[in-house]
Amino acid sequence: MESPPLSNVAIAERFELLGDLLELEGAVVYRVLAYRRAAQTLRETAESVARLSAEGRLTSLPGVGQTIADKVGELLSTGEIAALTRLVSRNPPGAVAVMRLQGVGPKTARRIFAELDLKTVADVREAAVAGRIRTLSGLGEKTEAAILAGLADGGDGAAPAPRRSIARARALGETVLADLRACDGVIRCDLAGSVRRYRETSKDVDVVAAVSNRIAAAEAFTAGEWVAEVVSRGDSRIAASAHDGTVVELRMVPEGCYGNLVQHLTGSKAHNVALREAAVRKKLSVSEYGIEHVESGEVWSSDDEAEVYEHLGLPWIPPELREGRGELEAARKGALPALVEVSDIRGDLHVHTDWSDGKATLEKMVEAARGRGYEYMNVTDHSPSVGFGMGLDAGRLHAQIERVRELGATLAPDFTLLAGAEVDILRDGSLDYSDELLAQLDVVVASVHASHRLSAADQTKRVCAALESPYVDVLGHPTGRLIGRREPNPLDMEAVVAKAVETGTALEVSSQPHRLDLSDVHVRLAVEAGAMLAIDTDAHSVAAIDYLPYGVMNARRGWTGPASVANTRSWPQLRSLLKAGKRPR
Ligand code: DGT
Ligand code: ZN
Repeated sequence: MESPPLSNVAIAERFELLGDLLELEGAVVYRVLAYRRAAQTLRETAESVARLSAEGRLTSLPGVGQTIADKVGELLSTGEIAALTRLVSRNPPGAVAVMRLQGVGPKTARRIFAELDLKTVADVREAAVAGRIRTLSGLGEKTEAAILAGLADGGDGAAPAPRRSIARARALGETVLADLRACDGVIRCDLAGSVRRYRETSKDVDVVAAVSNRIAAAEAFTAGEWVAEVVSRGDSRIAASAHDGTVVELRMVPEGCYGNLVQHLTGSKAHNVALREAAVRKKLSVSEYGIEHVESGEVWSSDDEAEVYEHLGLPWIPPELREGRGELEAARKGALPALVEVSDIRGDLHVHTDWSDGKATLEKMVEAARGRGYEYMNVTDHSPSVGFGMGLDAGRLHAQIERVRELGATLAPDFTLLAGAEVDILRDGSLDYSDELLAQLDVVVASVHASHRLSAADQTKRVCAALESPYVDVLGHPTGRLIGRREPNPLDMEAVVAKAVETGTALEVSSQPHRLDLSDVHVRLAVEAGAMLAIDTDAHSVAAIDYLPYGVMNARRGWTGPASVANTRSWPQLRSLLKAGKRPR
């Protein structure tokens, strides 16, 4: 029998290794980066890379040119990449693992192996324990400690499994649900776990199904085009990995206890533990199959999750709140917040066009916003200091304002097109446009795009100075974090929130799945302090206009009601709320 084609993850690993070995050998940076970028694309592609390669469609992927496509083809047909094989054979087997350790890097790893004449990771560990690494010039106890720490937990320096962004996890989950819904043996199915709770990242995708025919349901699940490999298979649970390596776990039950299963598998663990402890006091034992009355032994179950909560004396709790952060106490007191809904959002205050780094024209972005049913859209291209010559200088901004007014006039009164900007907050807290220019804009978003690593005190001072400006209406992606890639800027968030309240500046909740900034926890802090939020898409393309639900769900996770969100208002109401409406004209 022919062996199954290599998974996307396995292919990506080869390219990751290629990049790492080239870096270890001191190759030029752009080659290293090209392989890394390709590796990331190949890993995250939802379709099978093997199939794309067979169909000659690989070069349609971003970052995959002919050279990479040829190497993928070579790997799939011969089982290896000759260039990689050569690199592997002339480097010590442990070098890449050591280089990947936090605080080590390629140059140090190369020196350790060469100068101490080592071969394996075990050799390096031994050398570190014996204190021999600090004998190399320029390397000290710090490097030794980094190596020992890195090798301590995994043993081989392997990175922990990455978590998927909510966007990728949900897209995969929806694909799986579509396959299941097409199956006669499936009565109902839903997403559960962190994906249902809209946690910002997920370890895996949990899916639950009420089934009349387990075998047919399992068949429909494993036959999905998204499946790279079936990982485990039991009577009522089955797990498969997708082409990008994400594991999807399906649990199946008869319809009668579907509500109990959904409740249990939605979690979070903290929520369930608290729920169960409260139930025990009522002599009830909660599990995924039902609620047992401990004394009578009677088991109650339901197909409806809301009835499960009702049976425990509680109102249904939205999944976004189920993090063990006081939601059960609130539910008991009848004090659950009425949360903002996607349909409450009436316009987008942060949208880019191809005047700066957006991919689509102003006209296309307007069309997309109108297509979503928005009442208004604020055009916010970058200011010059964002770099790469992408930002609008004063002259270009004037020209854009003119174009926005002209186009806006043809859309009024059904749709209000607003002239805005995303102005950079410079290192000292001043803004990248003059007050005179800012005064001509309808809504101004101000953001930090550089100098992320200032001290917390300086960063806080910088941001607060921008909030003081009478022209700044919204603080864009307040912490600057990129999930999994860049930590939030050190900021005294309580001080920033207090300043936002004092100055009447809205804090953005970016719907970009890799930002979700403010985070859920910071959203809650802001809302409780009485701050106003702006849930924006920061769209750089037509497709990104549809990111809005991620921002809204993230805000819901921070217990946000519609009144706390500026853009749940009509433009006239919003205008009088913002600083722009209070500026002297
Ligand atoms: P993840 O996968 O790390 O993104 O987060 P979850 O919440 O999806 O966690 P997962 O996949 O380990 O488990 C799915 C749900 O199953 C979880 O949200 C609640 C439930 N669960 C898992 N383990 C436990 C447990 O030890 N106790 C309780 N009460 N529930 C659990
Ligand atoms: Zn999960």
